[in-house]
Amino acid sequence: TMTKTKAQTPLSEIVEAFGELAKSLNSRRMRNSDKGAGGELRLDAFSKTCSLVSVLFSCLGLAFRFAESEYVAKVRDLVEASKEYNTLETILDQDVANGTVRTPGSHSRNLRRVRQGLDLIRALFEQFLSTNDYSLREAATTAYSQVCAPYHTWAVRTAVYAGMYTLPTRDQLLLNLNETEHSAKKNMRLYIKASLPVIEYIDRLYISRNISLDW
Ligand code: 1PZ
Repeated sequence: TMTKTKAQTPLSEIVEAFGELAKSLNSRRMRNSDKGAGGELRLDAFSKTCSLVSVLFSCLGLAFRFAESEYVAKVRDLVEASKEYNTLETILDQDVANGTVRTPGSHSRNLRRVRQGLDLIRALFEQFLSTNDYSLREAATTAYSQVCAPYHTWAVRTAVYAGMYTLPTRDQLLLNLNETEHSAKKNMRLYIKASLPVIEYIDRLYISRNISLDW
């Protein structure tokens, strides 16, 4: 346990970082169980972990450069915010006080967008795991339709569905990720397991402040 000897892939690094986040959430939640909604997530650890995800975009091809710059800009805003705010809760409380939760560019809005990105990846991995003869395009289309499409404008949705035709094949994606079918599936299961409590925690932050999640 002293040294890490396992070869790291982009996916295994992401999985490890989300595992740490989920773990910190659990231990803090137990210590603060008297606070009800409880628990806290440090904004610096969260935003750094979210930055790791951007390596996945280079595996998807050029058409997703737009999604990459959108996602990276939102994460960068949270990284900057972490110099001023310690936890995810504090950025929400600040925006609630200012009436800027849904204002374009606000930290709370960017947090909501980043959370949708994390959930999109989770849904994509679930689709990827659900059957072997599913193309990446079909898996990504189903995941996007479930998680993000309801909140995107018609123009964005149309661009995304067109971009889906440029996605690599399933086998090419595995090569790009430097994973085998077996190692990829293992890491995808671990990502789903680690990201879900983080995603649900973020949702509770909004819900407990009476902020709806239909945007
Ligand atoms: C491996 C994953 C394959 C999935 C492929 C599907 C990619 C879907 C790409 C989604 C593109 C979204 C583009 C633009 C969205 C914008 O409308 C909003 C604007 O937010 P506002 O400024 O109004 O608050 N931006 C976002 O929602 C930012 C985050 C979108 C990117 C999430 C993708 C994460 C997927 C990572 C996959 C490597």
